[in-house]
Amino acid sequence: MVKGITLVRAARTAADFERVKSFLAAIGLEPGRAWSNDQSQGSPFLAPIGNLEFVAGKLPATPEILVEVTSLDTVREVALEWAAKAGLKEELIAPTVTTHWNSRLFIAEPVPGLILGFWESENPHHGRPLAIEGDLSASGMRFGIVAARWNAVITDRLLQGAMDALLRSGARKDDLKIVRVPGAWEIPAAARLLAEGTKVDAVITLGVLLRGETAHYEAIYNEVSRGIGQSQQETGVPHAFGVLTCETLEQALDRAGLKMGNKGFEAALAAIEMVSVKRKIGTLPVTETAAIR
Ligand code: DLZ
Repeated sequence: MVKGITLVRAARTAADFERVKSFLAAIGLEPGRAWSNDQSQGSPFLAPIGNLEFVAGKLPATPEILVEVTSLDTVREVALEWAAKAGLKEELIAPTVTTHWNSRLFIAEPVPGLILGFWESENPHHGRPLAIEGDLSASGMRFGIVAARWNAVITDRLLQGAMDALLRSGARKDDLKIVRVPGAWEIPAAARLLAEGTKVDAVITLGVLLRGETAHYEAIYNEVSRGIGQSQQETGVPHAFGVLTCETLEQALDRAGLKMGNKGFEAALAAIEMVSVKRKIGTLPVTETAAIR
């Protein structure tokens, strides 16, 4: 059974070896498990898809190694930044050109003799990884955030975490609609109003239910989660669930930025990813959309 294809290249010097590793990591190739023995050392770099392609006739480009990417201009910017930081000439990263096979391509030579071609197809679905996954760029997205005031010492931190994630991922302050509600019980209604009545791309729900201090805890929790889920299903607008259910205030604090990350931040990232997933699914050809259902 065939397991994979490895293209092996020798670095001419130890310095070249380090420079190529730094370049490929900067570009976004995933480092694999490095190895070494008393004669040599190797550093694999992984990509989601690999092909061994034979061509008869005109070659697609000069480099023997072609790396397909989804955002060629960004990759080139990263390559240029890398070259500047490494004190190398900008010319090592050639300008982008249009190819004769419906793609754009630029050539980089991070070390002498290692010529890499980076390219992007004009067809956004070409070479797509098998799974559709969302990106984490929130640029151009609008979000509604519903945060309960009950246990505000926690929910304020969740809100801060969520806004931090959105703004750092490229969302604009003006594209965030923040709604404060009395308690977790009111979250589903406000979430639905936002999803139905405004142009938000996703809703992020934030609250805290403390078992020790909440009479009918189970009943409230069930209704809050059901209501948020129902709003998501019926409106088609992604809703991220950032309602903590904790035994104690201390536990809740840990999940609001102290010891176990900030669940508001995580909920916001989930929202960004789901908006991106929704957009990508929306642009699939109808036959493929049917296939993934
Ligand atoms: C009433 C109540 C209680 C006991 N506990 C909580 C809680 O732990 N977390 C929370 O967000 N809200 C709580 N509330 C308030 C209810 O969610 C709701 O706001 C009020 O019952 C008014 O409808």
